[in-house]
Amino acid sequence: MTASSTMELTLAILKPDSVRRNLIGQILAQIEAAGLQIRALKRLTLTRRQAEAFYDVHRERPFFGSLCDYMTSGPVVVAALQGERAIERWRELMGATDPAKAAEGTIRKKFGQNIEQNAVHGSDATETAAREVAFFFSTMELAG
Ligand code: 3AN
Repeated sequence: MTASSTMELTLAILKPDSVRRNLIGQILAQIEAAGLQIRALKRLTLTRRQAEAFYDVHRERPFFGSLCDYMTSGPVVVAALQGERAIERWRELMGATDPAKAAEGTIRKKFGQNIEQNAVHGSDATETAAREVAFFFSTMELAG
């Protein structure tokens, strides 16, 4: 095994409630302070079709419609994060899905408002990270 074999890319989304409340800088600063590198970054507004495709695994869940309404309610910032074990480290830094249950110091504890408007998204596994990074970023955008 080589030293770089655990280097990973993962996707972060700063959700509409974060962008609306001017938290982009604070959240990105916390990501960088944790030692994760911002490999690619952009702000955009998801279309309904894009939100539904991104959250396709949740299509049958009762909160799917509301989640897609929320995710299209304003601009988001998407970032590809790179680092050793980046997927797990970004999940730890985000905290639990429900901000009320998130650990002290996590982004969702600090900035999340409720289980839906929970400030940030992070890929949960290797396969989803690859899919989600490719959903937003081209090879050229990741090459810098
Ligand atoms: P996570 O984002 O922690 O991986 P998931 O993948 O289970 O959580 O859920 C995706 C998104 O759906 C969450 N970030 C949250 O915005 C929303 N969500 C999850 N569970 C609920 C719920 N019970 N009620 C409303 N929204 C939810």
